[in-house]
Amino acid sequence: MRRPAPSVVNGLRADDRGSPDFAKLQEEHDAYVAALTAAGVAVQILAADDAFPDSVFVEDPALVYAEGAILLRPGAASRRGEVEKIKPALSENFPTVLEISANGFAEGGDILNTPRTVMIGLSSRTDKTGAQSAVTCLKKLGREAEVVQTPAGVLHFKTDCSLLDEETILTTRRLAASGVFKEYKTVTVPDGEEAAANALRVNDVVFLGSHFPRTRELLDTRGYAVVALDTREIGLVDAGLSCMSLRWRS
Ligand code: CIR
Repeated sequence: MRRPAPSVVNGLRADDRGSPDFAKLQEEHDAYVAALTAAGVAVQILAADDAFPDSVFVEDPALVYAEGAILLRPGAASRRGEVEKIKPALSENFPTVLEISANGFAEGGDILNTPRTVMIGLSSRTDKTGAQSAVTCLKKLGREAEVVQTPAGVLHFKTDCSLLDEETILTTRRLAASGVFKEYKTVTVPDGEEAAANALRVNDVVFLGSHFPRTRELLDTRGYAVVALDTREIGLVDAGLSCMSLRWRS
């Protein structure tokens, strides 16, 4: 993880619904760190970097697995410098650090790991060259990947989905409609709660935004151990629960 910098209030967003309150956003981040720790994760937190407003969203410039890390290339020009900034922490933690082609773009928010495959969603941030190059790097790490499509107007593939367990995906209706999850069981978030789809499974618990009561009920009914976390401030800069960490099993 990386601490949020004061400049996060200027983070990228598709629609301006007002800027986040920095103090409240810090509280959300602190709660996220505490929840990951409580879920049994050993947490490493990098220093805030005010030069990059979106640098708290460490999921986007890299991909990590026990076998190695892959440096990506954010499609958002203002985020491209985050890659160099995260590189030292990756070199410290991983025996192998690969890089995608300098001709393409890919952001981690577009990449969903499932037990079957790695799904890479094309989006306004991830292009075909970047996705194909990520597929090649993933092969080197022994992982099969497939390139899929993010729905039009959706920031990242994972804006609209997350893995709930080995075979079940939490998804929006619009993403499920593309047929991309036909090999999986799915739970569809209720209309109006689309942002709840960016949940995060960590060990035995599922982190879910705290302001999605109908999705909460769906997950409770299905027996998931839900941990509710406030995401209203990061939501103002189009972020959700997966984007504030890079996670791997060592
Ligand atoms: C951006 O637009 O890049 C940031 N404001 C939000 C990034 C969210 N990333 C993620 O969900 N992986």
